[in-house]
Amino acid sequence: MAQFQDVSKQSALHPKPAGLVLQYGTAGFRTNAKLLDHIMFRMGLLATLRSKKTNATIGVMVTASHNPEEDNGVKLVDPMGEMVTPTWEGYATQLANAEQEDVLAALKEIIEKEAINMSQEADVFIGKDTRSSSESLSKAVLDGVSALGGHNKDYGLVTTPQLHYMVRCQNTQGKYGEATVEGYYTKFCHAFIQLTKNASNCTDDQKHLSVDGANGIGALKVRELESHLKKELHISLFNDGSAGKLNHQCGADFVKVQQNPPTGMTVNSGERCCSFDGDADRIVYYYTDSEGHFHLLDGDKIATLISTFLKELLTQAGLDLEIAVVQTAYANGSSTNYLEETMKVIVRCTKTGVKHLHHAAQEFDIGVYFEANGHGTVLFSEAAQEKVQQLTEDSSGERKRAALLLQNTIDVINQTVGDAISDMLLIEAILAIKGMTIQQWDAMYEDLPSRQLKVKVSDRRVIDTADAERRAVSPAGLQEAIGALVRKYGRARSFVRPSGTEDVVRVYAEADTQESADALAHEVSLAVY
Ligand code: 16G
Ligand code: ZN
Repeated sequence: MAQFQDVSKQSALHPKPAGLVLQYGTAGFRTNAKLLDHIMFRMGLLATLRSKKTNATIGVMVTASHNPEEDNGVKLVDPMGEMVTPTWEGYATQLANAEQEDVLAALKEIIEKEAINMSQEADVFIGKDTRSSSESLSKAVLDGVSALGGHNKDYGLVTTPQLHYMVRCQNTQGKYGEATVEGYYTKFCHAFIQLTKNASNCTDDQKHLSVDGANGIGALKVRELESHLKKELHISLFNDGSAGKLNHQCGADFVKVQQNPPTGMTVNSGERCCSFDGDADRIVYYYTDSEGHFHLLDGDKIATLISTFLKELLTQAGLDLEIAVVQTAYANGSSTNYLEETMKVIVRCTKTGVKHLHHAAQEFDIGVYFEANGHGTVLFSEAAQEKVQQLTEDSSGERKRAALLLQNTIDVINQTVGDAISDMLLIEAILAIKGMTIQQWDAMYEDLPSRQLKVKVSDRRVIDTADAERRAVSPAGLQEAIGALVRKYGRARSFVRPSGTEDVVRVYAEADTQESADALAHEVSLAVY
Protein backbone atom coordinates (compact mmCIF):
# COMPACT_ATOMS: atom_id res chain seq x y z
CA MET A 1 0.00 0.00 0.00
CA ALA A 2 1.11 3.57 -0.79
CA GLN A 3 0.58 4.42 2.84
CA PHE A 4 3.30 2.08 3.97
CA GLN A 5 5.71 3.32 1.32
CA ASP A 6 5.42 6.75 2.88
CA VAL A 7 6.12 5.28 6.30
CA SER A 8 9.27 3.56 5.01
CA LYS A 9 10.51 6.69 3.30
CA GLN A 10 9.85 8.94 6.29
CA SER A 11 11.14 6.43 8.79
CA ALA A 12 14.52 6.45 7.04
CA LEU A 13 14.72 10.18 7.81
CA HIS A 14 14.19 9.43 11.52
CA PRO A 15 16.64 6.58 12.06
CA LYS A 16 16.92 4.68 15.29
CA PRO A 17 20.38 4.43 16.87
CA ALA A 18 21.08 0.69 16.55
CA GLY A 19 20.77 -1.25 19.78
CA LEU A 20 19.07 1.57 21.71
CA VAL A 21 16.32 0.21 23.97
CA LEU A 22 13.85 2.51 25.70
CA GLN A 23 10.69 1.79 27.60
CA TYR A 24 7.36 3.60 27.76
CA GLY A 25 7.44 4.11 31.52
CA THR A 26 5.18 5.80 34.07
CA ALA A 27 5.59 9.10 32.29
CA GLY A 28 6.00 7.90 28.70
CA PHE A 29 9.43 7.92 27.07
CA ARG A 30 11.95 10.18 28.73
CA THR A 31 15.69 10.51 28.13
CA ASN A 32 18.32 12.76 26.59
CA ALA A 33 16.70 14.70 23.72
CA LYS A 34 19.38 13.58 21.25
CA LEU A 35 18.11 9.99 21.44
CA LEU A 36 14.47 10.74 20.77
CA ASP A 37 13.94 11.69 17.12
CA HIS A 38 12.93 8.19 15.96
CA ILE A 39 10.75 7.74 19.05
CA MET A 40 8.83 10.90 18.21
CA PHE A 41 8.26 9.82 14.61
CA ARG A 42 7.07 6.41 15.73
CA MET A 43 4.78 7.89 18.39
CA GLY A 44 3.24 9.96 15.61
CA LEU A 45 2.55 6.68 13.80
CA LEU A 46 1.18 5.02 16.92
CA ALA A 47 -1.07 7.95 17.84
CA THR A 48 -2.53 7.78 14.34
CA LEU A 49 -3.26 4.07 14.75
CA ARG A 50 -4.78 4.71 18.18
CA SER A 51 -6.99 7.40 16.65
CA LYS A 52 -8.17 5.05 13.92
CA LYS A 53 -8.83 2.35 16.48
CA THR A 54 -10.84 4.54 18.88
CA ASN A 55 -12.39 6.69 16.17
CA ALA A 56 -11.45 9.68 18.30
CA THR A 57 -8.82 12.39 18.58
CA ILE A 58 -5.59 11.34 20.34
CA GLY A 59 -3.02 13.65 21.97
CA VAL A 60 0.77 13.62 21.83
CA MET A 61 2.66 15.78 24.31
CA VAL A 62 6.36 16.47 23.88
CA THR A 63 7.83 17.18 27.32
CA ALA A 64 10.16 15.82 29.99
CA SER A 65 8.38 17.61 32.83
CA HIS A 66 10.77 18.30 35.74
CA ASN A 67 13.81 16.65 34.09
CA PRO A 68 16.79 18.82 33.13
CA GLU A 69 16.64 20.97 29.99
CA GLU A 70 18.79 18.50 27.98
CA ASP A 71 16.18 15.75 28.31
CA ASN A 72 12.90 15.41 26.55
CA GLY A 73 10.08 12.94 26.34
CA VAL A 74 6.70 12.04 24.89
CA LYS A 75 3.35 10.88 26.20
CA LEU A 76 0.17 9.78 24.46
CA VAL A 77 -3.24 11.03 25.58
CA ASP A 78 -6.34 8.85 25.20
CA PRO A 79 -9.78 10.12 24.07
CA MET A 80 -11.15 11.29 27.43
CA GLY A 81 -7.88 13.07 28.20
CA GLU A 82 -6.50 10.23 30.30
CA MET A 83 -3.21 8.31 29.97
CA VAL A 84 -3.08 5.73 27.20
CA THR A 85 -4.06 2.17 28.23
CA PRO A 86 -1.41 -0.38 29.36
CA THR A 87 -1.79 -2.53 26.21
CA TRP A 88 -0.89 0.46 24.04
CA GLU A 89 1.99 1.37 26.35
CA GLY A 90 3.28 -2.08 25.44
CA TYR A 91 2.85 -1.36 21.70
CA ALA A 92 4.67 1.93 22.20
CA THR A 93 7.66 0.10 23.66
CA GLN A 94 7.64 -2.52 20.87
CA LEU A 95 7.43 0.04 18.11
CA ALA A 96 10.09 2.25 19.70
CA ASN A 97 12.57 -0.60 19.98
CA ALA A 98 12.07 -2.18 16.54
CA GLU A 99 15.31 -1.89 14.60
CA GLN A 100 15.16 0.33 11.53
CA GLU A 101 14.41 -2.48 9.05
CA ASP A 102 11.66 -3.91 11.28
CA VAL A 103 9.51 -0.79 11.77
CA LEU A 104 6.95 -1.74 9.13
CA ALA A 105 6.60 -5.26 10.49
CA ALA A 106 6.13 -3.91 14.02
CA LEU A 107 3.50 -1.48 12.78
CA LYS A 108 1.62 -4.16 10.85
CA GLU A 109 1.63 -6.42 13.86
CA ILE A 110 -0.21 -3.79 15.91
CA ILE A 111 -2.67 -3.16 13.07
CA GLU A 112 -3.41 -6.86 12.90
CA LYS A 113 -3.66 -7.47 16.63
CA GLU A 114 -6.04 -4.57 17.08
CA ALA A 115 -7.89 -5.23 13.80
CA ILE A 116 -7.50 -1.59 12.80
CA ASN A 117 -9.44 -0.35 9.81
CA MET A 118 -6.80 1.62 7.95
CA SER A 119 -9.35 3.53 5.88
CA GLN A 120 -10.69 5.12 9.07
CA GLU A 121 -9.82 8.86 9.45
CA ALA A 122 -7.36 9.85 12.16
CA ASP A 123 -6.90 13.06 14.16
CA VAL A 124 -3.97 13.85 16.43
CA PHE A 125 -3.48 16.90 18.68
CA ILE A 126 0.12 17.87 19.44
CA GLY A 127 1.63 20.08 22.13
CA LYS A 128 5.12 20.85 23.39
CA ASP A 129 6.94 22.43 26.30
CA THR A 130 9.58 25.18 26.12
CA ARG A 131 12.68 22.98 25.80
CA SER A 132 14.86 24.00 22.83
CA SER A 133 14.67 20.41 21.51
CA SER A 134 10.85 20.36 21.58
CA GLU A 135 10.47 22.24 18.31
CA SER A 136 12.20 19.69 16.08
CA LEU A 137 10.97 16.71 18.09
CA SER A 138 7.36 17.78 17.68
CA LYS A 139 7.99 18.09 13.93
CA ALA A 140 9.11 14.46 13.96
CA VAL A 141 5.76 13.54 15.57
CA LEU A 142 3.95 15.45 12.80
CA ASP A 143 5.93 13.50 10.19
CA GLY A 144 4.74 10.27 11.78
CA VAL A 145 1.11 11.38 11.71
CA SER A 146 1.22 12.50 8.09
CA ALA A 147 3.09 9.37 6.97
CA LEU A 148 -0.04 7.39 7.88
CA GLY A 149 -2.38 10.00 6.40
CA GLY A 150 -3.60 11.34 9.76
CA HIS A 151 -4.81 14.91 10.31
CA ASN A 152 -3.12 16.96 12.96
CA LYS A 153 -3.67 20.08 15.00
CA ASP A 154 -0.48 21.54 16.42
CA TYR A 155 -1.18 23.56 19.58
CA GLY A 156 2.46 24.59 19.84
CA LEU A 157 3.52 25.68 23.31
CA VAL A 158 0.98 24.39 25.86
CA THR A 159 1.16 22.82 29.32
CA THR A 160 0.65 19.06 29.53
CA PRO A 161 -2.76 19.44 31.22
CA GLN A 162 -3.85 21.95 28.58
CA LEU A 163 -3.26 19.34 25.88
CA HIS A 164 -5.18 16.72 27.88
CA TYR A 165 -8.03 19.21 28.18
CA MET A 166 -8.09 19.90 24.41
CA VAL A 167 -8.35 16.19 23.64
CA ARG A 168 -11.28 15.71 26.01
CA CYS A 169 -13.10 18.81 24.74
CA GLN A 170 -12.73 17.64 21.16
CA ASN A 171 -13.99 14.13 21.87
CA THR A 172 -17.00 15.28 23.88
CA GLN A 173 -18.15 17.69 21.18
CA GLY A 174 -17.54 20.74 23.35
CA LYS A 175 -19.48 19.42 26.36
CA TYR A 176 -16.37 19.76 28.50
CA GLY A 177 -15.45 23.15 27.03
CA GLU A 178 -13.99 24.62 23.87
CA ALA A 179 -10.83 22.95 22.53
CA THR A 180 -8.78 26.14 22.37
CA VAL A 181 -6.30 27.76 24.75
CA GLU A 182 -8.70 30.70 25.03
CA GLY A 183 -11.55 28.26 25.84
CA TYR A 184 -9.41 26.75 28.59
CA TYR A 185 -8.84 30.13 30.29
CA THR A 186 -12.45 31.16 29.83
CA LYS A 187 -13.84 28.02 31.45
CA PHE A 188 -11.51 27.83 34.45
CA CYS A 189 -11.33 31.56 35.14
CA HIS A 190 -15.08 32.01 34.91
CA ALA A 191 -15.56 29.29 37.53
CA PHE A 192 -12.83 30.86 39.68
CA ILE A 193 -14.46 34.33 39.54
CA GLN A 194 -17.85 32.79 40.42
CA LEU A 195 -16.28 31.02 43.41
CA THR A 196 -14.50 34.11 44.72
CA LYS A 197 -17.80 36.00 44.78
CA ASN A 198 -18.44 33.92 47.91
CA ALA A 199 -15.37 35.31 49.62
CA SER A 200 -16.32 38.22 51.80
CA ASN A 201 -13.88 40.97 52.77
CA CYS A 202 -10.88 39.56 50.94
CA THR A 203 -8.10 42.14 51.19
CA ASP A 204 -5.58 42.82 48.45
CA ASP A 205 -2.95 41.18 50.63
CA GLN A 206 -4.96 37.98 50.79
CA LYS A 207 -5.34 38.02 47.01
CA HIS A 208 -1.59 38.03 46.50
CA LEU A 209 0.31 34.91 45.43
CA SER A 210 3.96 34.44 44.37
CA VAL A 211 4.37 31.84 41.64
CA ASP A 212 7.60 30.07 40.65
CA GLY A 213 7.14 29.13 36.99
CA ALA A 214 10.21 26.80 36.95
CA ASN A 215 11.44 28.78 33.91
CA GLY A 216 9.05 26.68 31.84
CA ILE A 217 5.78 26.59 29.96
CA GLY A 218 3.76 27.22 33.14
CA ALA A 219 5.29 30.69 33.40
CA LEU A 220 4.22 31.60 29.86
CA LYS A 221 0.73 30.38 30.58
CA VAL A 222 0.40 32.23 33.89
CA ARG A 223 1.12 35.43 31.96
CA GLU A 224 -1.73 34.59 29.55
CA LEU A 225 -4.01 33.64 32.43
CA GLU A 226 -3.59 36.92 34.33
CA SER A 227 -5.82 39.02 32.07
CA HIS A 228 -8.71 36.58 32.67
CA LEU A 229 -8.53 36.83 36.46
CA LYS A 230 -10.21 40.22 36.76
CA LYS A 231 -7.87 41.18 39.59
CA GLU A 232 -9.36 38.51 41.86
CA LEU A 233 -5.84 37.09 42.15
CA HIS A 234 -2.66 39.18 42.08
CA ILE A 235 0.24 37.09 40.88
CA SER A 236 3.94 37.93 41.23
CA LEU A 237 5.64 35.65 38.76
CA PHE A 238 9.23 34.47 39.29
CA ASN A 239 11.42 32.16 37.21
CA ASP A 240 9.50 33.17 34.12
CA GLY A 241 12.08 31.81 31.70
CA SER A 242 13.58 35.19 30.80
CA ALA A 243 16.87 34.54 32.60
CA GLY A 244 17.07 31.20 34.42
CA LYS A 245 17.34 27.67 33.14
CA LEU A 246 14.37 25.28 33.05
CA ASN A 247 13.87 23.40 36.35
CA HIS A 248 17.34 24.45 37.53
CA GLN A 249 17.16 24.98 41.30
CA CYS A 250 13.52 25.84 40.95
CA GLY A 251 10.16 24.26 40.28
CA ALA A 252 7.89 21.94 42.26
CA ASP A 253 10.18 18.91 42.18
CA PHE A 254 13.20 20.86 43.42
CA VAL A 255 11.20 22.49 46.23
CA LYS A 256 9.62 19.19 47.33
CA VAL A 257 12.81 17.15 47.29
CA GLN A 258 15.14 19.83 48.72
CA GLN A 259 12.54 21.14 51.19
CA ASN A 260 13.79 24.62 50.35
CA PRO A 261 12.45 27.64 48.45
CA PRO A 262 13.53 27.92 44.80
CA THR A 263 16.31 30.27 43.80
CA GLY A 264 15.29 33.27 41.72
CA MET A 265 12.30 34.05 43.93
CA THR A 266 11.72 36.61 46.66
CA VAL A 267 10.10 34.73 49.54
CA ASN A 268 8.91 37.24 52.13
CA SER A 269 8.19 35.89 55.58
CA GLY A 270 4.62 34.66 55.95
CA GLU A 271 3.71 35.13 52.27
CA ARG A 272 1.89 32.49 50.24
CA CYS A 273 4.03 31.00 47.45
CA CYS A 274 3.73 28.11 45.02
CA SER A 275 5.91 26.32 42.46
CA PHE A 276 4.91 24.63 39.20
CA ASP A 277 6.99 21.93 37.57
CA GLY A 278 8.42 22.12 34.03
CA ASP A 279 5.20 21.17 32.22
CA ALA A 280 2.80 22.60 34.83
CA ASP A 281 1.07 19.40 35.91
CA ARG A 282 2.34 19.63 39.50
CA ILE A 283 2.06 22.29 42.16
CA VAL A 284 3.28 22.67 45.75
CA TYR A 285 2.71 25.59 48.16
CA TYR A 286 5.04 26.96 50.86
CA TYR A 287 5.94 29.88 53.10
CA THR A 288 8.70 30.80 55.51
CA ASP A 289 7.81 31.81 59.06
CA SER A 290 9.16 34.74 61.06
CA GLU A 291 12.06 32.60 62.25
CA GLY A 292 13.03 31.79 58.69
CA HIS A 293 11.77 28.18 58.84
CA PHE A 294 10.50 26.76 55.58
CA HIS A 295 7.03 25.16 55.55
CA LEU A 296 6.04 22.98 52.61
CA LEU A 297 2.38 22.28 51.80
CA ASP A 298 2.64 19.34 49.42
CA GLY A 299 0.12 17.19 47.56
CA ASP A 300 -1.08 15.62 50.83
CA LYS A 301 -1.91 19.01 52.33
CA ILE A 302 -3.58 20.05 49.08
CA ALA A 303 -5.74 16.89 49.06
CA THR A 304 -6.71 17.54 52.67
CA LEU A 305 -7.73 21.15 52.00
CA ILE A 306 -9.78 20.22 48.95
CA SER A 307 -11.51 17.23 50.49
CA THR A 308 -12.38 19.20 53.65
CA PHE A 309 -13.92 21.92 51.51
CA LEU A 310 -15.89 19.43 49.41
CA LYS A 311 -17.11 17.54 52.46
CA GLU A 312 -18.39 20.73 54.07
CA LEU A 313 -20.23 21.67 50.88
CA LEU A 314 -21.81 18.22 50.60
CA THR A 315 -23.09 18.53 54.17
CA GLN A 316 -24.48 22.02 53.54
CA ALA A 317 -26.10 20.87 50.31
CA GLY A 318 -27.53 17.77 51.99
CA LEU A 319 -26.05 15.61 49.23
CA ASP A 320 -25.19 12.02 50.03
CA LEU A 321 -22.17 11.42 47.81
CA GLU A 322 -19.25 9.14 48.62
CA ILE A 323 -15.96 11.00 48.75
CA ALA A 324 -12.55 9.34 48.85
CA VAL A 325 -8.93 10.47 48.85
CA VAL A 326 -6.44 8.43 46.85
CA GLN A 327 -2.77 8.56 47.87
CA THR A 328 0.44 6.60 47.34
CA ALA A 329 2.89 5.08 49.82
CA TYR A 330 4.70 8.45 49.84
CA ALA A 331 1.76 10.16 51.56
CA ASN A 332 2.83 11.44 54.94
CA GLY A 333 1.43 9.19 57.70
CA SER A 334 -0.03 12.23 59.46
CA SER A 335 -2.11 13.09 56.41
CA THR A 336 -3.55 9.59 56.15
CA ASN A 337 -4.28 9.59 59.84
CA TYR A 338 -5.98 13.00 59.72
CA LEU A 339 -8.11 12.06 56.70
CA GLU A 340 -9.26 8.77 58.21
CA GLU A 341 -9.58 9.64 61.89
CA THR A 342 -10.56 13.32 61.93
CA MET A 343 -12.24 13.86 58.59
CA LYS A 344 -13.67 10.37 58.35
CA VAL A 345 -13.18 10.07 54.61
CA ILE A 346 -12.28 6.90 52.76
CA VAL A 347 -8.55 6.71 51.95
CA ARG A 348 -7.11 4.45 49.24
CA CYS A 349 -3.46 3.77 48.52
CA THR A 350 -2.20 2.88 45.02
CA LYS A 351 1.11 2.36 43.29
CA THR A 352 3.10 5.44 42.25
CA GLY A 353 2.15 6.98 38.88
CA VAL A 354 -0.80 9.12 37.92
CA LYS A 355 -2.65 6.44 35.98
CA HIS A 356 -2.99 4.25 39.10
CA LEU A 357 -4.38 7.06 41.24
CA HIS A 358 -6.68 8.26 38.48
CA HIS A 359 -8.10 4.80 38.00
CA ALA A 360 -8.76 4.30 41.73
CA ALA A 361 -10.40 7.74 42.03
CA GLN A 362 -12.89 6.82 39.28
CA GLU A 363 -14.53 4.32 41.60
CA PHE A 364 -16.14 6.97 43.81
CA ASP A 365 -18.76 9.69 43.40
CA ILE A 366 -15.97 12.13 44.18
CA GLY A 367 -12.36 10.95 44.05
CA VAL A 368 -9.68 13.38 45.21
CA TYR A 369 -6.26 12.11 44.20
CA PHE A 370 -2.84 13.61 44.87
CA GLU A 371 0.69 12.34 44.93
CA ALA A 372 2.79 13.91 47.68
CA ASN A 373 4.87 15.50 44.89
CA GLY A 374 1.94 17.76 43.97
CA HIS A 375 0.37 15.97 41.03
CA GLY A 376 -3.35 15.55 41.43
CA THR A 377 -6.92 16.49 40.67
CA VAL A 378 -10.52 15.64 41.58
CA LEU A 379 -12.83 13.36 39.60
CA PHE A 380 -16.61 13.62 39.78
CA SER A 381 -18.73 10.77 38.46
CA GLU A 382 -21.39 11.57 35.84
CA ALA A 383 -24.08 10.78 38.38
CA ALA A 384 -22.54 13.08 40.99
CA GLN A 385 -22.34 15.94 38.49
CA GLU A 386 -25.96 15.44 37.52
CA LYS A 387 -27.08 15.45 41.17
CA VAL A 388 -25.24 18.70 41.81
CA GLN A 389 -26.71 20.26 38.68
CA GLN A 390 -30.21 19.14 39.66
CA LEU A 391 -29.82 20.58 43.13
CA THR A 392 -28.83 24.01 41.80
CA GLU A 393 -32.26 24.06 40.13
CA ASP A 394 -34.38 22.44 42.85
CA SER A 395 -33.12 24.08 46.04
CA SER A 396 -33.03 27.45 47.72
CA GLY A 397 -31.20 29.27 50.49
CA GLU A 398 -28.15 27.64 52.07
CA ARG A 399 -28.55 24.43 50.07
CA LYS A 400 -28.66 26.28 46.76
CA ARG A 401 -25.58 28.30 47.71
CA ALA A 402 -23.69 25.08 48.50
CA ALA A 403 -24.88 23.44 45.28
CA LEU A 404 -23.73 26.42 43.21
CA LEU A 405 -20.36 26.36 44.96
CA LEU A 406 -20.05 22.66 44.15
CA GLN A 407 -21.00 23.33 40.55
CA ASN A 408 -18.32 26.00 40.17
CA THR A 409 -15.80 23.80 41.96
CA ILE A 410 -16.44 21.07 39.38
CA ASP A 411 -15.90 23.65 36.63
CA VAL A 412 -12.64 25.06 38.02
CA ILE A 413 -11.06 21.60 38.10
CA ASN A 414 -9.31 19.97 35.16
CA GLN A 415 -10.66 16.45 35.54
CA THR A 416 -8.44 14.98 32.84
CA VAL A 417 -5.16 15.08 34.78
CA GLY A 418 -3.33 17.04 37.52
CA ASP A 419 -3.04 20.68 36.46
CA ALA A 420 -0.96 23.30 38.31
CA ILE A 421 -3.01 26.23 36.95
CA SER A 422 -6.42 24.73 37.68
CA ASP A 423 -5.28 23.38 41.09
CA MET A 424 -3.92 26.81 41.93
CA LEU A 425 -7.23 28.50 41.08
CA LEU A 426 -9.14 25.99 43.20
CA ILE A 427 -6.81 26.33 46.19
CA GLU A 428 -6.86 30.14 45.97
CA ALA A 429 -10.67 30.11 45.80
CA ILE A 430 -10.97 27.78 48.80
CA LEU A 431 -8.61 29.88 50.93
CA ALA A 432 -10.51 33.03 49.97
CA ILE A 433 -13.95 31.53 50.67
CA LYS A 434 -12.86 30.06 54.00
CA GLY A 435 -10.93 33.23 54.89
CA MET A 436 -8.02 30.95 55.65
CA THR A 437 -4.33 31.87 55.72
CA ILE A 438 -1.63 29.51 54.50
CA GLN A 439 -0.51 29.17 58.13
CA GLN A 440 -3.99 28.01 59.18
CA TRP A 441 -4.09 25.59 56.29
CA ASP A 442 -0.66 24.25 57.27
CA ALA A 443 -1.86 23.75 60.85
CA MET A 444 -4.62 21.29 59.83
CA TYR A 445 -2.16 18.54 60.78
CA GLU A 446 1.57 18.37 61.38
CA ASP A 447 3.66 16.34 58.94
CA LEU A 448 5.82 13.57 60.36
CA PRO A 449 9.49 14.23 59.54
CA SER A 450 10.48 12.21 56.49
CA ARG A 451 13.47 11.46 54.29
CA GLN A 452 13.85 10.16 50.74
CA LEU A 453 17.07 8.64 49.43
CA LYS A 454 18.04 6.92 46.22
CA VAL A 455 20.32 3.92 46.03
CA LYS A 456 22.25 2.75 42.96
CA VAL A 457 22.14 -1.04 42.64
CA SER A 458 23.31 -3.32 39.86
CA ASP A 459 19.79 -4.43 38.97
CA ARG A 460 16.86 -2.60 40.50
CA ARG A 461 14.41 -5.17 39.13
CA VAL A 462 15.38 -7.68 41.80
CA ILE A 463 13.20 -5.62 44.12
CA ASP A 464 9.58 -6.53 43.82
CA THR A 465 6.84 -4.95 45.91
CA ALA A 466 3.25 -5.65 46.91
CA ASP A 467 0.48 -3.89 48.82
CA ALA A 468 0.74 -0.65 46.76
CA GLU A 469 4.55 -0.70 47.04
CA ARG A 470 4.46 -0.66 50.85
CA ARG A 471 5.97 -4.13 51.22
CA ALA A 472 9.00 -5.71 49.52
CA VAL A 473 8.30 -9.31 48.49
CA SER A 474 11.73 -9.90 46.98
CA PRO A 475 14.63 -10.32 47.49
CA ALA A 476 13.96 -12.72 50.35
CA GLY A 477 14.62 -11.27 53.79
CA LEU A 478 14.52 -7.60 52.77
CA GLN A 479 11.06 -6.89 54.19
CA GLU A 480 11.99 -8.57 57.50
CA ALA A 481 15.13 -6.43 57.67
CA ILE A 482 13.12 -3.24 57.02
CA GLY A 483 10.57 -4.31 59.65
CA ALA A 484 13.28 -4.79 62.27
CA LEU A 485 14.75 -1.34 61.54
CA VAL A 486 11.35 0.36 61.64
CA ARG A 487 10.61 -1.13 65.07
CA LYS A 488 13.59 0.75 66.53
CA TYR A 489 11.90 4.14 66.03
CA GLY A 490 8.73 5.88 67.16
CA ARG A 491 5.81 6.34 64.71
CA ALA A 492 8.11 5.00 62.02
CA ARG A 493 7.39 3.65 58.55
CA SER A 494 9.67 2.84 55.63
CA PHE A 495 9.50 1.24 52.20
CA VAL A 496 11.66 0.73 49.13
CA ARG A 497 10.66 0.59 45.46
CA PRO A 498 12.44 0.51 42.12
CA SER A 499 12.05 3.88 40.36
CA GLY A 500 9.98 3.92 37.18
CA THR A 501 11.91 6.84 35.72
CA GLU A 502 15.55 6.44 36.82
CA ASP A 503 17.93 3.53 37.26
CA VAL A 504 17.79 3.64 41.07
CA VAL A 505 15.93 2.19 44.05
CA ARG A 506 14.03 4.77 46.10
CA VAL A 507 13.94 4.64 49.89
CA TYR A 508 11.32 6.43 51.97
CA ALA A 509 11.31 6.73 55.76
CA GLU A 510 9.31 8.72 58.26
CA ALA A 511 9.48 8.85 62.06
CA ASP A 512 8.73 11.05 65.05
CA THR A 513 11.89 13.16 64.67
CA GLN A 514 13.95 14.27 61.70
CA GLU A 515 17.02 12.55 63.15
CA SER A 516 15.14 9.25 63.38
CA ALA A 517 13.72 9.58 59.85
CA ASP A 518 17.21 10.33 58.49
CA ALA A 519 18.79 7.43 60.40
CA LEU A 520 16.06 5.01 59.36
CA ALA A 521 16.32 5.97 55.67
CA HIS A 522 20.08 5.51 55.83
CA GLU A 523 19.85 2.10 57.53
CA VAL A 524 17.20 0.88 55.10
CA SER A 525 19.33 1.98 52.14
CA LEU A 526 22.19 -0.15 53.51
CA ALA A 527 19.81 -3.12 53.72
CA VAL A 528 19.00 -2.70 50.01
CA TYR A 529 22.58 -3.26 48.84
C1 16G B 1 6.34 10.03 36.87
C2 16G B 1 4.88 10.03 37.19
C3 16G B 1 4.64 10.57 38.58
C4 16G B 1 5.45 9.76 39.58
C5 16G B 1 6.90 9.70 39.18
C6 16G B 1 7.62 8.70 40.05
C7 16G B 1 3.03 10.45 35.66
C8 16G B 1 2.43 11.40 34.68
N1 16G B 1 4.15 10.87 36.24
O1 16G B 1 6.85 11.34 36.84
O2 16G B 1 3.29 10.46 38.85
O3 16G B 1 5.34 10.32 40.85
O4 16G B 1 7.00 9.26 37.85
O5 16G B 1 8.92 8.56 39.61
O6 16G B 1 2.53 9.37 35.89
P1 16G B 1 9.83 7.36 40.13
O7 16G B 1 9.18 6.07 39.71
O8 16G B 1 11.15 7.62 39.52
O9 16G B 1 9.88 7.48 41.63
ZN1 ZN C 1 5.20 17.34 35.16
